[in-house]
Amino acid sequence: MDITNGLGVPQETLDAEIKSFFESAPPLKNSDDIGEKLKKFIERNSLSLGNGEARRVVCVTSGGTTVPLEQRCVRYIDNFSSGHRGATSTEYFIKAGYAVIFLYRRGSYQPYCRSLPEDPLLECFEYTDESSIRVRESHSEAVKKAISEHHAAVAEGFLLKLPFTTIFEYLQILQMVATSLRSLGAHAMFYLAAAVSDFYVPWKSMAEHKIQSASGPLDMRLVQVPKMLSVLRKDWAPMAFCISFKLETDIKILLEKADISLKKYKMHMVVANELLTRKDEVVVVTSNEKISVRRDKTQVGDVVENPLIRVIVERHSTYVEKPDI
Ligand code: 9Z3
Repeated sequence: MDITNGLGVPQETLDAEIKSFFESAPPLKNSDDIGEKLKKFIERNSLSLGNGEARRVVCVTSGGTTVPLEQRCVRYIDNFSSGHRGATSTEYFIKAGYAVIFLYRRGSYQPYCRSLPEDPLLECFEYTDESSIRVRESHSEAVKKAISEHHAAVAEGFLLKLPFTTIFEYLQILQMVATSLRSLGAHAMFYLAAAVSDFYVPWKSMAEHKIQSASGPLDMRLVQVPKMLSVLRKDWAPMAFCISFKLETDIKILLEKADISLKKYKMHMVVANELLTRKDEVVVVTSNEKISVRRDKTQVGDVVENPLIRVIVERHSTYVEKPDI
């Protein structure tokens, strides 16, 4: 009898770790509101194609999760990610006819805002003599495009944005999204571009108040975050098409690690990227292929997410026709 589920961890241990993670997590403040938004979004997109077929829905995760060190949090550990990959991919998924649940880190990059400056409110607008506010001529095209594309996506019901900050919020919302998307079967997709903490401080063993520096060096034990990718595949949404990302700084181990991830968590695809070149090139690893995807440098403004989403949509279409769980 196989009790190690291919992860090298007995299934019972993994189940207990997951249970303990969720039981000890501080409850989500707005879970009713999130549940309601998800229900409406999925209902709307289940009916939207009119030919008896549901629209495909992808959950794009984006940005890094934090690990609080104190319950009344002053300090936290962060994960590197600007959210550019997730935000840009969201635009291309919507263009390809998908509805997107954008699960993003508060303050990270947002879809349709790529061509705006860092502080759009202060840089794009000006105060006029007539005491009104207008868009500066230099930014008018970019602002018009961002506002109209974003409003259209939201108004047509193709974009639902759900923010997170901590690892607790992220995994609790991801679980809600996944169990809600289960009804869509193979039409649902997970595109897990968020940079997720591997270690955390369990809520119950976390200091309540700000840790004092007068007590000398800090000695702290971090526990491993249970591998939710395998639960996502096995229990939360078993039919959904799942894509995770592998980030390394050493190119020599990248593809091997991506391959291990693919098999270990039974992903349909792993997108391998190296930190410094991640905006120019990625490699899509599947069970029988390694597809190198590059940004077209001859086209001004082209981004690697453009060809990447094309490859993914094509493979998802094949999967929808013939899902192999
Ligand atoms: C990625 O690899 C993303 O592509 C990036 C995107 C975070 C590099 P940016 O947000 O960067 O555009 O600045 N995401 C996954 C990173 C991650 O934590 N992967 C885990 C791992 O590599 C597996 S879930 O072990």
